[in-house]
Amino acid sequence: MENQQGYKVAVVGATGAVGEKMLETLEKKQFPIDSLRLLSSKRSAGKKIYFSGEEHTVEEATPESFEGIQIALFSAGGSVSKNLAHEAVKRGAVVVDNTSAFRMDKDVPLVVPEVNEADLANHNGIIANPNCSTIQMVAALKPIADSFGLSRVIVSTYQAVSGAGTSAAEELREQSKQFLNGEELQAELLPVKGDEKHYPIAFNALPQIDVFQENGYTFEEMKMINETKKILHSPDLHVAATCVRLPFFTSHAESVYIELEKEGLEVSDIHRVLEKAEGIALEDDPASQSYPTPLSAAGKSEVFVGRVRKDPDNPKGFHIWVVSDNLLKGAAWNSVQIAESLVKNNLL
Ligand code: L14
Repeated sequence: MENQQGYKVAVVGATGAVGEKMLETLEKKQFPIDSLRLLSSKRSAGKKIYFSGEEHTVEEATPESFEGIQIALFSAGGSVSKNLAHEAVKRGAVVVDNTSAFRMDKDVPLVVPEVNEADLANHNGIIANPNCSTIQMVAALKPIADSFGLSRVIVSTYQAVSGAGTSAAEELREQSKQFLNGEELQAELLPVKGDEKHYPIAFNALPQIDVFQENGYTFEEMKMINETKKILHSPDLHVAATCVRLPFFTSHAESVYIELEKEGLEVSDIHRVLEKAEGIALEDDPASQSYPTPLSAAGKSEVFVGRVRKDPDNPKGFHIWVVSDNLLKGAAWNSVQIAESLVKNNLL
C-alpha cells in the first residue's frame, strides 16, 4: 500500500442501516484509515458512534465537510448524494455512492469488483455502487456468461425489509407483534415511504419495491434491468425482473432463470464455473438438502448459489437460486471493496 498511514475517509449516512454496516466492514476488513469523519443529516447529527474503540461524533454533512477527505462513502439517500457528491469531488475526494443517483450516468462507473473492476479506471470522481439485488445477481451470472454466453435473464426476487432502512425493519417487528396479538396491523411505511398507499409486510408479500414507472415496472425492477446490462457490458441482453418484499430482516434471495448461448450443458458444468468464481459460495446438494437461505447468508460477505437446475424443455435454459446479505455484498462490503480496489490500483 502506497500510503502506509492510511486514508482520510468520510462516511455519509453513518447512522443508517447501510452506514452502520460500512463502519463494521471498514473495521473488519482493516481498511487503512488515517482519519474518519462521520456525517449525516441534521436530524442525526450529534450522535456518538464508536469506531475501532474511539468515540466519534456524527456531524451534519455540508460541502465543507469534505475538505481534506480522500474517500467518501455515501449512503444517505439519492437526494443527499445529488446535493453533496460533486461538492466532495470538487474538494478532491473520490466518492463511492451507494444510491441510485448516478448509477446510469455515462461517465460514472457502476462496479462490482469481481465482475467489472477494470471500469474503475475511467472514473471522474464518482463511482456508483449498484443496487443490492443487482450486485448479487451479476456476481453469480458473470462467470456463467464468460464461460457459456448469456442471452436472457428472468429474475424474481425475495427481498428483506432492511433494504428499505431501519424504520422498515422496525415496522416489520411492530406488525409481527400486532399480528400475533390479534391486533390490527398498522402500515405506515412499506412498500414505499411517502407513496399513497401502505400495506402490511408482516405475514405478507408485497410485489412493489420502490415507486412505479410509466411502463408498469417498479423502479427497483428497472434498476435490476438497466444496471445488469451496464455492469455486464451487454446492452442487448434480455432482462426482466419482478421484485417482491418478504417479511424477513436480512438478505435478498433470487430465483433466476437464464438462457445461455451454448446448448446441452449439464448442472455440473455450471457448478464447475461457480466453484472457481471469486466471491461465490456454491451450496447445492439436493441429496443432503443443501441450499442457501436468507438466514444462512446473513452476516456473510459471499454470494451464495444453489438449486441449479436444467430447464426440462429448453436445452439452453437453467434455473438458479442466489442469496446474499443485502447490507453487506449488496451495499457496505461492495462499497468498501471498491475503495480497496481504488487503493490497490492507484486510482484515488
Ligand atoms: O437502489 O427498498 O440502492 O430495499 C436498494 C434497496 C433502493 C431501495 C437502492 C429497498 C435501494 C431498496
